[in-house]
Amino acid sequence: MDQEETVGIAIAQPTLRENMSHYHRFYQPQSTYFFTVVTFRRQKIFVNEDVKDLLKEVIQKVRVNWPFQIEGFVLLPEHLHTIWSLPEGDSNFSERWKLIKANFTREYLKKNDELVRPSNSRMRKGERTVWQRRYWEHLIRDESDFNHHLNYLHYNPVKHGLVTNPKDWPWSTFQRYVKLNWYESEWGASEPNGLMKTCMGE
Ligand code: NI
Repeated sequence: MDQEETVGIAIAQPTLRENMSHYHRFYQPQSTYFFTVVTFRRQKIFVNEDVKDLLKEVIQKVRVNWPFQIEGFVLLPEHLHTIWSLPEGDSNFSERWKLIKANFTREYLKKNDELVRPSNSRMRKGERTVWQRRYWEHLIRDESDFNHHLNYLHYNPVKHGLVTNPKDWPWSTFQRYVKLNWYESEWGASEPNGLMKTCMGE
């Protein structure tokens, strides 16, 4: 089965086909990255379902022209963590993020303009902003580094005190990996060893 077809379809819903039982290698040398992206002034904008859906739609649209696989994803109220694999020879994640952020901002502000207060310098320029300008980016070094980041990402809703068990946070790829038998469904009910020792931008 084609990996592009099955792995990258949904960012939050476990939509893997029933017959997909074999074990994929998600880590691809030199093209798999971990990202942390935070909202401007940590505003909790990802609480309404329609805003979460909007982000999902924007990401899917960008992927049409700028393909990448989403190996892991978790959406929290004011930030997200995700792991992408870019096509071979293509390391231009910054253009992808630029498009995702700009497209999301434009659509989001159509409905939520009054909720977003720009910084002083940006206000002078008449800019509105939804995202922190900088984001955390890390090239995954090897399989072990991949596993570490994937675990960090899936444990994140517990880390941030939103749920007590990763399986209870629907806006993540956790269930996708449970279906692949990568995790037991109860994984992360207690803190996995050594998970919090590295900085991952949030
Ligand atoms: Ni986090």
